[in-house]
Amino acid sequence: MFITFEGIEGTGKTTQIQNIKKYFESRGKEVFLTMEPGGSRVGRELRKMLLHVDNKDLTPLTELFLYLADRAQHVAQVIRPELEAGKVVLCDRFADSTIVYQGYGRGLDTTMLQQLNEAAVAGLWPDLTIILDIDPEVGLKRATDRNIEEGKAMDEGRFEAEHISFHKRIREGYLTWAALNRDRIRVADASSSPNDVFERIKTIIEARFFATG
Ligand code: Z5A
Repeated sequence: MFITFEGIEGTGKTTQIQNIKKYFESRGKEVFLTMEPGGSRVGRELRKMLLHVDNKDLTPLTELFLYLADRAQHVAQVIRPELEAGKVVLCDRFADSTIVYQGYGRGLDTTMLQQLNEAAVAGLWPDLTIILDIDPEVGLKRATDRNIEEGKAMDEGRFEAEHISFHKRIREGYLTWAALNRDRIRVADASSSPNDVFERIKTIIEARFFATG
């Protein structure tokens, strides 16, 4: 099982992935947690370049190729071997982030992005993708407060520094993309308490993987 989590910043992906890991473990599954960018050794170097506030001058195409490089390495070196070892792989962001951020956000052509994603994932698409949906002002506040608290405002703040209109485009982009990919993508409201959000995600996972009849 390969499940990816998507959404604007501060929706609670990291928080919920931890809850979902415990949920699968309680069902006797071995779980591997990973993320993009930065799920491989090389990817961690790319992550520093991609998220540091000093790199505001990255062009949209440069940014795109760095994310694709991160993904190609991540799939080949980490995700595919972990799935082959029989684990449930939970990934914080994946190919849909490229469609939404570089496509709906930066204005690159989504058909081209989908073709490049195909090359990077080499046939390995998630079984299920869950988008956590929230008002961008709420998500951004959560993410900014968390980065300041953890001292990561410079190292990981490049996207928080974007104008609110960018984050609104991202949210709309996710909802549009989800409607175009109903077979794989589900949307969960992430505006209530962590427990409520977890229950929503659990319901989606159970309907997708454990429904009987
Ligand atoms: N990006 C891209 O452009 N193209 C690509 O192809 C890929 C990525 C793969 C990676 O950022 C950036 O790269 C991302 C898109 C771009 N940037 N943006 N925007 P990242 O990995 O550093 O950050 P993130 O993925 O956006 O996640 P995040 O900011 O770490 O947020 P999160 O994981 O969704 O949320 P969280 O850490 O679980 O929660 C944030 C805070 O809110 C934290 O203090 C929690 O305790 C709190 N929280 C969580 N849930 C709740 C609820 N329900 N209520 C109240 N408070 C809550």
